[in-house]
Amino acid sequence: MSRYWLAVGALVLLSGSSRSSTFTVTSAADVGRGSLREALVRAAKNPGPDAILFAPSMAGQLIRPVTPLPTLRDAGTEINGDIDGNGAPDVALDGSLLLPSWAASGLRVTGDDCTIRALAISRFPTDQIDALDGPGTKIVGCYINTGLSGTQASFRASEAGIVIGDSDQVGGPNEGDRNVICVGSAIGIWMMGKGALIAGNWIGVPATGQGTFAATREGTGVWIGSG
Ligand SMILES: [Ca+2]
Repeated sequence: MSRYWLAVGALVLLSGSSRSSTFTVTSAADVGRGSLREALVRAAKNPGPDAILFAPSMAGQLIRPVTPLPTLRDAGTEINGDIDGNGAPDVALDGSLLLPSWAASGLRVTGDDCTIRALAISRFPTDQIDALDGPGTKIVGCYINTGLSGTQASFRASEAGIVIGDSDQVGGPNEGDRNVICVGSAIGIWMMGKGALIAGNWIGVPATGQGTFAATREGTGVWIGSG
């Protein structure tokens, strides 16, 4: 092979590679500059394992979409709502402004190997996280159907807290991986795939680790659909 062809090969490799970027959410507004919606759109347009983080000013903030949020469809995207680094969510997604007719989930994942870390997600019309079509999704450190407190039940008559498919992971071996899930009236985790892992979560147990959620109706902690 000539030196010329080696150079062409190297150029092709360079142009085919992707650069990971960090998008920082600075606004709790549903749309516009610095919003989570904008960060999701920008991450989707930028191939590669991007990170979506939240500025310190976002601690304790509620993001309330009025239309469904964009799907995480770019492989390797990580959203991290732990601003102060203590492993607990500092930002909440609240779906209470979405009409039931949207049939929307809080976050929907279709890309491979995405991570949703330390977000509080509640009150969306259907599922809070739908990773059924996102193989290898990791969901860790999240509060589902509780809001930021991790102790107060906060849900609509939703389908499921979390829906997972092939090779997805909910929780894990480390304490920081633990999700706190209020089951509400439906299903905590709906598992419908092969090779998924559910470990170390508190399902029906508040973030204090004690007691149960008050005023919740009966539901199913983990429903294994298939796989
Ligand atoms: Ca935190």
